[in-house]
Amino acid sequence: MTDDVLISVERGIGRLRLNRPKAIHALTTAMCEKMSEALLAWLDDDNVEMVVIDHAEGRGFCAGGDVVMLARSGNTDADEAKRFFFAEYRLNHLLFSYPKPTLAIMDGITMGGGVGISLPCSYRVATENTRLAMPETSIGLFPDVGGGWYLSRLPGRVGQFMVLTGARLDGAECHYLNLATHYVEQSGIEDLVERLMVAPGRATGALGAASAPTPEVKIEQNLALIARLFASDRLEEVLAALEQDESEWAHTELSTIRTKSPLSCKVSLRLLADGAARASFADEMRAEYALAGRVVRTHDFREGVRAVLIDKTGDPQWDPPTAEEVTQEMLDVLFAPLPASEEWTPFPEAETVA
Ligand code: QUE
Repeated sequence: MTDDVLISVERGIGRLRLNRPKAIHALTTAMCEKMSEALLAWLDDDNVEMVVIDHAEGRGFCAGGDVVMLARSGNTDADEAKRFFFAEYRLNHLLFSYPKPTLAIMDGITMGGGVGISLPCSYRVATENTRLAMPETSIGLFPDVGGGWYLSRLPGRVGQFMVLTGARLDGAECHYLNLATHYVEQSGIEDLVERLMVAPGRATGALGAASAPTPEVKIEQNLALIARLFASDRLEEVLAALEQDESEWAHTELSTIRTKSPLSCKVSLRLLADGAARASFADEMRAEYALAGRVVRTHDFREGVRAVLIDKTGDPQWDPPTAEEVTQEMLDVLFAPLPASEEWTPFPEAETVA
């Protein structure tokens, strides 16, 4: 069996290379644990000045997580799903608080779990192939891996727009929104990594030299509309605003949102509203862990994974089927904190930092 993460130290760089090409490098529990183990070992390894995360062979950086496993587990006791989220969020938090420079190369599809290991990195490189999205409302899940933290801190209402529509941002858009710190053409990536290995202490210089001017930032022309039409934290109000708008853009986005799970959409809006006010990233991950263990057991998650990823019939039957029928009580049950003995905890080594 081949290794699903390639781990090495080469000339001052600790490298984590995702290597599960058949699943577009979607994360498994074992992959998360292996990456965390290496990162923890590198904390006091003077041979490691910097960490670089990318993917090995095949297309795409990381499509997310092993959602088919999550759905299967959610059908029973959800124990395996909880173990995955626990490990994945520990990795996300370890990267967020990591004291050495970290760099993610988001070349190609970067969704869900892939976003979770990119955004906490100090340097985030987008290319012309980057397609970054938080598409979880399509499958009855919610934008986890710190989504409530990062997306609620984007300008205007771009985060709310992203989670409701599942919009895919290209590399230029990621750079414009500071989701990526640099834009480098894919043809320059190999040379960039080589330069980093020659002088890991001069990462900023190497990144500057490798950077290319970004093409047109398409989302820029829609920012005013996004800020206005996605202004409300209430799903019904966003839908009404889109309905009443004359633009073709609004009608296209409205029909997209109508394909998503109404329950997931409401969970996502509430997560972003809560996330904007949280004191620490650890608090965010604690709340998301409690939420994730419950959402994987919902009808919508099972149905979404079936319709979109297993049977690929593309006809999920959501329950409740409309925004109005998703009640505050349903949300309160999903958002309740866990008893202390079941709560998510960060790695002790990372606890003091964030
Ligand atoms: C929404 C999602 C995911 C998705 C598709 C969606 C997601 C995810 C995957 C995915 C894709 C390919 C794989 C895989 C997982 O697809 O989170 O293992 O091989 O992980 O519409 O949220």
